[in-house]
Amino acid sequence: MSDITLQIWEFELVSHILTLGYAVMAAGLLYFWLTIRQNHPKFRMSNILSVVVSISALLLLYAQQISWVDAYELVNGVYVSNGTFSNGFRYLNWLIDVPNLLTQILFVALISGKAFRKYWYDFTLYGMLMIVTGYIGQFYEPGRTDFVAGNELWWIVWGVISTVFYVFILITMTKVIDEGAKNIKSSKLVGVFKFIKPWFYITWTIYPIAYIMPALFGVGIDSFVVVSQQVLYTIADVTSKVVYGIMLNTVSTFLSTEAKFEEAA
Ligand code: RET
Repeated sequence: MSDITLQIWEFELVSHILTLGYAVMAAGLLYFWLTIRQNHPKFRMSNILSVVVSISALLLLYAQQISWVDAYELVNGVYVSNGTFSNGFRYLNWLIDVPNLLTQILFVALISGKAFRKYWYDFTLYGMLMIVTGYIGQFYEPGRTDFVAGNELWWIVWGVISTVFYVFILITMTKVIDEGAKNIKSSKLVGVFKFIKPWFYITWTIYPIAYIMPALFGVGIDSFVVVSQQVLYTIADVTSKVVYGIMLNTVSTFLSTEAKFEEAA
């Protein structure tokens, strides 16, 4: 993305929000780690996966922040880009986080045995394919330094293919939450568990919205697209990883208490 100039406030907003992002991941990491023993052993893998997700996002957002600062230079009161900032690293981070986020709910939903393996396989397969196809697509994003006419077609085609896998994920997640709600229906917190469904739909859909920002706001990438993409990705990261993890942890801790599980001494 070359030829982009940002106002000082735009540059700072992104810098601040990326910093907020990795600070939240650090806080989440500690929270998921320190609360693990409040859970019955059968739920602990959900915490462990939240810890893995937080640490990988912490490192990624830290790297994004450094790369953001390196990519811009203050010239005559505006920030000028040297074209080296991209979102490619994020996609590779999602390769780790997406399968983990999808798998962790299976533990809290009390899904086990053959059904667990089937859901795990579907989640991992659809998750990986959604990300890899989206990753290919972002190389054709309008506004990149190496953009050539016609690339927008490939950007759309790969985006649509990725969306097909995303729809499969949504369908599978809906089944998992409905099944989980039945399994824990006697718990007082079943309402919180059910609320994960709309929460998941909304927070995960922020990612494809960020992907199509260049199409929503003009053909080329302008400063609004660059800034809003980073803001959207950070909101999505915090809500789909940390807030989602807190919801799952709250439910599993409550289920553990309801089952009279006492923290191991
Ligand atoms: C892409 C490409 C365009 C089409 C769609 C996409 C969906 C991305 C999603 C990403 C979720 C990421 C998460 C990361 C957590 O670490 C790849 C942007 C549908 C849903 C939850």
